[in-house]
Amino acid sequence: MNTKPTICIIGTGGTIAGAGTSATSANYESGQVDTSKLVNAVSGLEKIANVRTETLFSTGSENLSPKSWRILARRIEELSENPNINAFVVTHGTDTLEEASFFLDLVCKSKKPIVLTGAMRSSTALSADGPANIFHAALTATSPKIKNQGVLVVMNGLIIQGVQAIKTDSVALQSFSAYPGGPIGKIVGEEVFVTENSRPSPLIGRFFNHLQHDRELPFVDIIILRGGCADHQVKALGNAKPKGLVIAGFGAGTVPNNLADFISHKESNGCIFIISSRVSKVTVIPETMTKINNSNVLPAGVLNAQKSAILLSLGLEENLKADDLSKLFKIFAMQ
Ligand code: DAS
Repeated sequence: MNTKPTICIIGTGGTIAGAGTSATSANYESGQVDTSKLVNAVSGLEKIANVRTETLFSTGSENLSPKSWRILARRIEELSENPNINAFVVTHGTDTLEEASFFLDLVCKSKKPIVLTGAMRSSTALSADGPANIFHAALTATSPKIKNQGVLVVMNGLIIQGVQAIKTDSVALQSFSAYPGGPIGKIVGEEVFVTENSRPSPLIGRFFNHLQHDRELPFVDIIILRGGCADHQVKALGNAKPKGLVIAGFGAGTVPNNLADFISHKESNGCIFIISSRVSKVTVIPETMTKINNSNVLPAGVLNAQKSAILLSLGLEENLKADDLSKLFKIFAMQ
């Protein structure tokens, strides 16, 4: 009798499915290799699971967006209804993996494990890391030790909650970190080790309703500050009328006076401002950020600008007001 679990591996492109003409050059094109072919290169996979594959997108993740991730989330939810599928592995480009994993965590309700992975070297590179990452992701997705953790990211032998996954290196194999906190586990050989660190997000599936319609998420812009925010930049902001704006400010959430003055006069147009930071490990709380006299200005807690934009878009879609949005961001500050 076949007692192995069945996993569905969904490909979305990225370096992991990339191919180049040379095994040693840094040149390659993302999303060239079909998921079934990627999976065939993973020796040992057949020992741990029956595998089904499908390819949803074949591009670099720089071309994916919340619209693409909604298609992916819907597909996972749909396949999740199939009692013969036990878990999901999603192969994804690493450039927007931190947004994809956060988004899926917020919109997916499936109780079946969902594990995202990628690679830093293309499938045709010397010592490609994709096959090991797929094997580790499959081990994690089928491990009895992994229960109700929400969406996970497995890269380079580490298991990271999707909410906490951040890309902190452009090229190294060790490109992902868990913040705040740390990895919830690791893989050694064929063993999954889970630490006590795991505190799944209380917002798993909170925005499931987003999957029920086809409206585009409200677009939330991000501005990243540099030393010397010019007046003409601030004026340009005045001409745009966003519903929400994330500011990747300095350090623990400081912004220059010209920008703070501008924001403090913007209460009446209803725009919600999230103050995050341009540092990689963000902490912005009311005590640390520049004081701005506008109740629509909220600290990002520990969310970087790109994760803040995802949460703010989903919140604005539900017409949440500043008070409720503030509660959502605080949840992550306290994680
Ligand atoms: N090509 C980029 C992407 O698809 C990089 C990668 O996957 O590592 O995100």
